[in-house]
Amino acid sequence: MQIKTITTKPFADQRPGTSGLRKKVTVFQEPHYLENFVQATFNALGGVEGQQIAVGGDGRFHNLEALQIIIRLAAANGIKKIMVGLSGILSTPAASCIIRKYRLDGAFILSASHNPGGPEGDFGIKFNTANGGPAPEKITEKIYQESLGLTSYRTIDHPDIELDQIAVFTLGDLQVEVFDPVSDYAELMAEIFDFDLIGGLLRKPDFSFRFDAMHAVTGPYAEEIFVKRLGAPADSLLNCTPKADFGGGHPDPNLKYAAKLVAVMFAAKAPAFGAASDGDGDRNMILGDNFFVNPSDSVAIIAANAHLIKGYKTGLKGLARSMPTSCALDAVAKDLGIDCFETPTGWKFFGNLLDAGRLSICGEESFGTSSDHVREKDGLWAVLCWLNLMAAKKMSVKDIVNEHWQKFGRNFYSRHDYEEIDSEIAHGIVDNLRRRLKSLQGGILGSLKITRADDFSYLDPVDGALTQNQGLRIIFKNRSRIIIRLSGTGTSGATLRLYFEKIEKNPRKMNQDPQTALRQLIELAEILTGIKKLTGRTQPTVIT
Ligand code: VG1
Ligand code: CO
Repeated sequence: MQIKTITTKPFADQRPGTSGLRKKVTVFQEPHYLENFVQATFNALGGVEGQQIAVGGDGRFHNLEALQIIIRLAAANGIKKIMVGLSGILSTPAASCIIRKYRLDGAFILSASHNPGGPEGDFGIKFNTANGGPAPEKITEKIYQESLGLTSYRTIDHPDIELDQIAVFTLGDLQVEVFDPVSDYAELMAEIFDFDLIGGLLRKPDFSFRFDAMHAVTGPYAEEIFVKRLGAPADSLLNCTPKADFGGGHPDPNLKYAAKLVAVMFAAKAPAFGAASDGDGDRNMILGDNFFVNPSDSVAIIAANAHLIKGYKTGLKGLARSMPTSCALDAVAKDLGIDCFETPTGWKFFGNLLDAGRLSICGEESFGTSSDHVREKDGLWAVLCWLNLMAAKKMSVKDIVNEHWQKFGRNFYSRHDYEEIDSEIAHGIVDNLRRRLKSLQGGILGSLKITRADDFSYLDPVDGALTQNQGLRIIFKNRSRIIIRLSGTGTSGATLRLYFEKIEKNPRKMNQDPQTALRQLIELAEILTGIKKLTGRTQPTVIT
């Protein structure tokens, strides 16, 4: 096997964002583009000779081509073993599970998550390290620095490997193992959850639920877990065949892009439970009969009831949420007498706390929830948590949520996204507000007193790493919050995210529509930022 050194020129735009490198498919199709990034990763790791890694993706367009490129670079860089998901499929949480179970050195996950796919859509690649989690900032930054100075990469001449059958191949010193990407993950779920309890619920003739895989990666996982192992009727599952273009959809499990499921769940005779997951299987949306569970509430409710789940019976070590996520989780931590950490947006910031054993359950407002069973957010895990709670408490989704609000109060919460706006305008809006933060501190806005106005920074309590400029926060005396930050996962223009939170303790006011309850904060945000005026948009692209 002859190793070839290919001369290349650095690309200036390979800095990973919130979750890996995401670009248009056409960018990844440029000669050397993916090769450069993979070689830069290997270099940043100080060489990968003798290492074992996994690779797979969400099945989107360009997945298979990219896999073959990575296999060839792995062979040329001295990797000993590469585990490749059958047909190129591997969900993000399953990748994390595999790394941990087989003590691999890392994995490449090929996905642009919830971004649309197809030839005109997005592609992405992220690297996870030996703990199973997304590479921390110090590594992603090193990859970027390596990419800027890269002049060559190493590969081999070899025909494509057959990925549609479980098999083992050898390429020189490299062993390529095509493996079943579902079974290890399904085993892990069976360890955490009482499948008899959940199966009992799913098989009840008067219970019905829908899970929408959105033509993305969770289809095969859902079939194995819900139908084969838990005995649910096959028609409970929707869109379970992964497709390169996600069936033309936008694999983002929210109220806008999962519209078909939402229509079923908000119909007159709706199923008792509905859920959806995203492109790479790490997000989840939870719905009840005519009821939407806000993701910030979801993680808080799972944590508050975790003693009812087999894997968490012995108690929780600590909780954590990303900064923009509502403080509903903090109230649960206080009640349980455990820590609640506040981290920057992105799963990589939970890794150290999880590894240090200081954290059991964590979540983000962006439909991400998980625990210390892996080092990624995990869509199907969250779905199983909810089914477990419904079975154990013998209550509907709506009643479980209402019970929680009665005990802890309701944190009214909403996120407004303005997608694909002019990058200069978006940065101008944020920069302008950032400059005024000091003068806002201690002042009055509308009728509300501002107790804190800052740009969030995070000092990792485990390794002392400082991460700055993670979102502008306006916090009021009544603990309401307005947060604004720029997305780090988009591929065209800029996406501005505004987050609103208001705590309501009066039970009679808890059933308002969140947009109504948050109206004052929404209006104040416009006064503060002038987004509508400056972008010409009359409303957000997505409201959650
Ligand atoms: C978004 C979410 C963030 C999430 C990230 C990756 O990032 O806000 O909470 O961790 O996506 O999720 P941003 O920078 O666009 O706000 V996924 O499912 O794309 O891996
Ligand atoms: Co995702």
